[in-house]
Amino acid sequence: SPWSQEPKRHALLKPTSERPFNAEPPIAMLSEKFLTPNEYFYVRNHLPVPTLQPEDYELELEVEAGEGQKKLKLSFAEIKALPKHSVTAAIMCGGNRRSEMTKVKPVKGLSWGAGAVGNAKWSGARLCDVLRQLGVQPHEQLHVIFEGADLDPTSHPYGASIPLSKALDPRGDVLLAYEMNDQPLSRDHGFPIRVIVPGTVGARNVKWLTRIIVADHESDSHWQQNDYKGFSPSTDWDTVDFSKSLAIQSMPVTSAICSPMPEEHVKVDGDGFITARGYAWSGGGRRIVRVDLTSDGGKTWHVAELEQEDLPDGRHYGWSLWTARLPISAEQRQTQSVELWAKAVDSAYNVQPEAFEHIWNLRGVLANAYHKVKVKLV
Ligand code: MTE
Ligand code: MO
Repeated sequence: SPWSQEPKRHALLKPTSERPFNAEPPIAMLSEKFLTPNEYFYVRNHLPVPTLQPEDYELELEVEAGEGQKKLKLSFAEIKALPKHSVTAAIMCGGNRRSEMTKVKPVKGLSWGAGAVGNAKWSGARLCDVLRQLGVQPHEQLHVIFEGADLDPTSHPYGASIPLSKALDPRGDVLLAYEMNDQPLSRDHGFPIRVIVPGTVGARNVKWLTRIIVADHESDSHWQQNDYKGFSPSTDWDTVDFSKSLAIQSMPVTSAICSPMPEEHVKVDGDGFITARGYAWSGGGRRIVRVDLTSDGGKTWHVAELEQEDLPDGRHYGWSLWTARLPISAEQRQTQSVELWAKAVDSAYNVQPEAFEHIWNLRGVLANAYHKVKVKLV
């Protein structure tokens, strides 16, 4: 069976599917540490986990279009011998928070909560260094295709692509990563090499990387062509035309309240406040500049305190953790319930949409409306 080689997983990872393995941690744990521990970093696999040995590992590079040396093979040792670069980047699945969108109307896809995201320090060789070594020149119309060693039942690998401009940009920080939080990658996260595309939807961060192709077209994989794309709320499975929609690359601004969790019993402090914590993140290297919280349905907003790296905008790929103290009214104390809302603002002043109704799409991707959590007061 292709599933006989699956790795052991941490008990904290709650599976949304076992085969392939997909799981997220309890989100309260996400806001506790700026770097998400590897053991409970969410896992999103489409296929069985391949078994690769570093001694036999080979990365094939091909330049199909544009300038540059046509072919190159790199061993694991050769990749490790290249200058080592580190970047803090959050990876987020395009379907993160899908379960909230589903409440508007059912969608097709795994029912993720707000935990299909994690923030890690990734280390490896820079893809731009490797491509330059090949003589690849900047070109607006070209793409870089990645293939994994995981194969579907028809022997097609998992694949995705990004624009060549992102791959060549030194500020794009695209890595051939072999370390996650200073540890070798685990099998679930792409051992021995995966590509890290900071600021870009999880799906393009191809694990168990075996092939890179510079081409005049995007990856023709199912996941690039017929998945991970957004649509109008009125598009249904009878009318959908995947070829007409843009493949998701840079992710929109989002945030989540990690603590308290929905229906949690929360103690109001002596001053009449409760404390909330969570994460916020935006794609494309856009820095989070503010997170607003309300405990009265938007009549008053409270600006959260941010914990984030001090990096220039455009290259701010890690997430921000936030903390806010929120007032509880006499009436809320009496009814012993309150609903908290969070919305984040990024450096382009993009802000989260208020409700899921008008961003609903049949695949349940890009689910970035205000995060709303109802809690009990004690
Ligand atoms: N790469 C390969 N080879 N196979 C996969 O199934 N899943 C992608 C991406 N890279 C995938 C892959 C998706 S959709 C996401 S969200 C991220 O990996 C998840 O990365 P993680 O499991 O390390 O959290
Ligand atoms: Mo994903």
